[in-house]
Amino acid sequence: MQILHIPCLEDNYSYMIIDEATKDAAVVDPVEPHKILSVAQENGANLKLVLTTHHHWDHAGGNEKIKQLIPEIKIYGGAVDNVKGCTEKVENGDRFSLGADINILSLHTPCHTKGHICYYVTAKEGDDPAVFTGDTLFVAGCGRFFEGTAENMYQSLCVTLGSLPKPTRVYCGHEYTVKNLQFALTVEPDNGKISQKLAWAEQKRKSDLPTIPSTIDEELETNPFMRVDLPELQEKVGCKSPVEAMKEIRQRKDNWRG
Ligand code: GBP
Ligand code: ZN
Repeated sequence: MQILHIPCLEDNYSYMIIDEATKDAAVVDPVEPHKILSVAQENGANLKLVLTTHHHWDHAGGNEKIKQLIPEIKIYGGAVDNVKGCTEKVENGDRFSLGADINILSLHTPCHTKGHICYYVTAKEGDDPAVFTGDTLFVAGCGRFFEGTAENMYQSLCVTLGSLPKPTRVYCGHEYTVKNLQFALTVEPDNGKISQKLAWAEQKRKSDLPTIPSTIDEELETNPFMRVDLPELQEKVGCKSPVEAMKEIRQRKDNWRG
């Protein structure tokens, strides 16, 4: 399984997943369809599927155009998310395949939008799995709670995504890593893994390189929103439960001016 980053707009990422045996490909959130088509052509990939994480225009806004350009393409999106151009509505637990060796599992992760879907992708051989998390899980952060509650985000981040195998690679929808880690340090100033990763991420961005993928393991160590189960983190933000801490940290992030 090959995964290509395709930077779009200001700070969005689209990704192309290629099955090496057949060259069949899926593309996550193809907001700039012409860019996607040239990447497919350069790599000899046959675009078969679009995986839409959620209905926001900077993710789903290219779907209708890509359907015009490739009429036989299948467009996946959350059953309750009103995704433009969607031809295959998915719910939590739905599975489908790509090419010869790739399997895709839909995970319903509501809160940023109510029908948000993350796609968990596994390949036959020894590759580590990958999860495409849209605007639910960012490296060291999470999406704003536009259509859900702290309880929803707790379930989505800490239960659904937090249960994936630790080596799972995390591919998110925006390059927010440096800001997110700076904020994470305000919550946990003594977490050495956060300061280390911040220095690493600043280097990457200086060279205009992506800070993505992360892994579920790294997120459990550095992402404050994924750490709300820890009593010491709850104490740091003056809360007594994981959901209360989720709400408090999100409020702090909404008001934080880095
Ligand atoms: C920054 O920090 O770089 N520009 C600012 C924040 C996702 S995009 C921009 C922002 O708010 N981004 C959104 C978010 O969830 N950020 C997480 C955080 O701030 O911690 N979007 O483009 C956003 O989802 C959108 C599009 C929103 C359509 C609503 C509609 Br309707
Ligand atoms: Zn969004």
